[in-house]
Amino acid sequence: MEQFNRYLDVAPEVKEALEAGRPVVALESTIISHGMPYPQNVETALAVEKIVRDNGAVPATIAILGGRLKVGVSAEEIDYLGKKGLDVIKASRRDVPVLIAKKEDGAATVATTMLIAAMAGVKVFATGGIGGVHRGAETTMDISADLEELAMTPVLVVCAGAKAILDLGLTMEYLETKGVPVIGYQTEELPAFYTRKSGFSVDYRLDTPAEIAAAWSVKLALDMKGGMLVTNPIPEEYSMDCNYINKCIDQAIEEMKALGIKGKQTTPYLLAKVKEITGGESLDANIQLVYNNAKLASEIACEMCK
Ligand code: PSU
Ligand code: MN
Repeated sequence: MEQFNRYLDVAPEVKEALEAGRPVVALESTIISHGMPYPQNVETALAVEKIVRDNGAVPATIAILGGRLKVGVSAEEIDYLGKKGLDVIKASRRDVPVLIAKKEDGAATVATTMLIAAMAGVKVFATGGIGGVHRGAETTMDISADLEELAMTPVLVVCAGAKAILDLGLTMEYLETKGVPVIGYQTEELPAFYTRKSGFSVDYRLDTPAEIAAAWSVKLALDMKGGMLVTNPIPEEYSMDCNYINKCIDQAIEEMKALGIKGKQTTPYLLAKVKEITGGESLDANIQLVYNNAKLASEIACEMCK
């Protein structure tokens, strides 16, 4: 495959699966280094890979290591990223060329994972939450590069909706402007990560992995730019109380403002702060929703290969 460019290292198992037309699911690495504390981050990343395998697909965790774009990393490399945590550079699209040139490491955000997955020909990706339009973006202009990547790169992203640390209404408007279909899996309502409800509607409800695969296959066949966003509600038994989690998020945002934290530190800070305020409950929910997304993404990837 010519898109296997000279900066890309595709793990043998992933390469074989792609060449044989077997299902592959991309996984990101910022969730490991910046999204969760050690050692839960490493345990979760390894468990997610196992869930993908158990559901019939090959996992491809994506990261930048020593300036190489890795599609599929080893358990040792996952451990390395998890231990290094915030000391790994959180790599969005803009960081990629410099990190390659300097032969440095980078944890791939959703945007960067999509970019690298597309280079390797991986079309389905599971994560926890995507970045979006932040609250107050009308003055800060803090809009995640994840949204721009969804607008231009052909990868289907399965997430648990967007967190209330974002402005969900503005995030949905932005995705509409950019032509990104937002699908609700077995729901009409946009899930809000820790909770199944948000008060906002998705564009379409689809009820089976096969229906999602069919819609995604059409978008690919039409050679339209950009991806598709599948929002998968956290399982009921792990979802958090809406009023409680929103209060915790408001408190975390206040503390963030007081500390003057902004830019790329925003999302990691808020995730860690919300975890602290909830006494770890938000982390448990976060882990469970990632598992749930890995399963659905694998099922969709399998349908794509039929
Ligand atoms: N949301 C989470 N966990 C995460 C992230 C978002 O619940 O780990 C990470 C993802 O890698 C996502 C990134 O792509 O944060 C978005 O950061 P920003 O808002 O700076 O674009
Ligand atoms: Mn940002």
